[in-house]
Amino acid sequence: MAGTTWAQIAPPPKAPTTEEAVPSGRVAGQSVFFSPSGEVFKSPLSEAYPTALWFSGADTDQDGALSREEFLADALRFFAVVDVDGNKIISSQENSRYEQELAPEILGFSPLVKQPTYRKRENDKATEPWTQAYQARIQGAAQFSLINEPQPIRAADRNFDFRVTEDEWIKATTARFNLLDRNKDGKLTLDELPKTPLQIGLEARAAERAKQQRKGK
Ligand SMILES: [Ca+2]
Ligand SMILES: [Ca+2]
Ligand SMILES: [Ca+2]
Repeated sequence: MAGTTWAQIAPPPKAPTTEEAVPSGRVAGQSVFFSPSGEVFKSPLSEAYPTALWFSGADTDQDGALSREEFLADALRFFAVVDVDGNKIISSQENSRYEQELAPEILGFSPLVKQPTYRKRENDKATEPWTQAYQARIQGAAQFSLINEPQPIRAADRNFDFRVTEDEWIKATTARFNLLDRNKDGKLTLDELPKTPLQIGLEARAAERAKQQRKGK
């Protein structure tokens, strides 16, 4: 294992060409959602965006809110799915399988996700052209997620040793819960969760199509 890095097993996504503009694994006519732990949920475009699928599965007492305990139990359930050999550590190989088999969308770019454009930094007093700050692309899982984390497994690797222990996973899960609990009441409700970049893109496309239809009448 010495010398193995995340970079070796998972090259960063290339800028999309026309042919590659559809995420690998994406099926036409389906919405894609990555849970805060990085689990993929899909639903037909005709149905509600799949945040609700994940949410209702994690809400084990079905009271319409995710407690810290429910959120953690859901995260640990998925940790066990990725930790194939059950040694409570997600290895490089297990992470690689996650990217290739469980979440191949992570390696592509959705054409429906609106990417940020070059924007001048607000506090920049200098006028040189190189003061133009480039905002990072929305990439990987972040396209389909409530949280801006392109790779949720790697994001949990706090000490950068290319393995994610259960302890690291619990810490990442706690941080994710705190981030999403915007009103700080110790539980997550569907209405306080943000929309994912893909969800925003899908809604914009639907609104545009509705406008075109009205024009056509
Ligand atoms: Ca609940
Ligand atoms: Ca393992
Ligand atoms: Ca809350």
